[in-house]
Amino acid sequence: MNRKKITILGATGSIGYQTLNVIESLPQKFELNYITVNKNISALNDICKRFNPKGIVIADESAYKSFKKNTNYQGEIFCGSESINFVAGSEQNDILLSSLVGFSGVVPTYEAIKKGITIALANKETLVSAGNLIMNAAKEYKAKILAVDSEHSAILQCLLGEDINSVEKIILTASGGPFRNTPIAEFPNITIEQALNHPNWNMGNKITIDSATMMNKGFEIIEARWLFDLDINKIDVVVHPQSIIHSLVQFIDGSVKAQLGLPDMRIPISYALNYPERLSFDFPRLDLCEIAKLEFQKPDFEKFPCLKLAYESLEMNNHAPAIINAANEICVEAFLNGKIKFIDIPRIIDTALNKIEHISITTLESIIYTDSETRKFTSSIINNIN
Ligand code: MN3
Repeated sequence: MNRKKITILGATGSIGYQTLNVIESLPQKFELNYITVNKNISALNDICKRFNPKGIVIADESAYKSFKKNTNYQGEIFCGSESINFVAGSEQNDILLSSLVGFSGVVPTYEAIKKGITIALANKETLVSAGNLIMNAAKEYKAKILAVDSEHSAILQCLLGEDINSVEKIILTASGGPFRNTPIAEFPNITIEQALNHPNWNMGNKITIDSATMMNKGFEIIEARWLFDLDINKIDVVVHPQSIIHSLVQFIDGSVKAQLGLPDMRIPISYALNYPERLSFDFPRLDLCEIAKLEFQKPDFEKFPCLKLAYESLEMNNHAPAIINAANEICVEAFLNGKIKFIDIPRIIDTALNKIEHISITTLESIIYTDSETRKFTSSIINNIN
């Protein structure tokens, strides 16, 4: 049997790294085609030794120069974002694992879709910013899109064998992040260290802050809306601190299906890579008696306005989610650099959403334009604060 060729965008990130571990345990099933990294050269050297990919892209130019000078890796070596788009759309790819951070994932993912390549999508910002465009292109070019997000993987598994018209609603679970029990009066004093300390998942900085503001769950609402083509009033969120139930689907007869498992991203990763097959893995097993108790709460929209902004943006038009995505990226970076407070994040995003002009047509160019205008606007607000 031919092995599936995988290209990984963002190979040294948290999801990229865990994906490499999954495919390393299945050498008869997968081979690495291309990988892209930003500038982590020591991790790149390690990947080249372990997998000997056909080619690599290093986004950062000085990292590229120093790698080239010191390596004995024999494959193709490219530099820059144009090269990321090129390897994403490589005709040899069977699967593209799209795990760049933020809006930078949109264009290369779109390139791969246009070639009909199966997308294992870990970059949710692609569907947040360009959901309509991406899903239409996937239909047109017959490219499968499989989410590598535990909630959406859960929904996909619950929907197997079901008619989408018999779905009453889907329920996305949310851990609630580190500030689930923090009183709203203490929110103005939240520090960077507190926000980076997620109770259940060990992830990159951007998504960890998004989890703390619950913008991550807001983005997952938007992601679900496009992936499963659902009306927003059919998408609910429930806070479930243990992160054992990954999401649920409620049907028109009152029956509810849920997918459970330990919070281990290798499970949704391997499910997406092998879909619709399941392969045997020895990941740790869920022990319900050991967990003993599962809890649920209503999400608090007052403490977490980002969640409300996500719903609002979906009610506006196709460019509104792209605005909240871009404003959020700038705000998260500013928060991590100590330029704004935690509670400024939703305030500034709200301002951007209501001040920036919304375009009525949806093309890749119009979305890139909205993204860059929003970045400029948001940065100027932040500079005025300081
Ligand atoms: Mn998730």
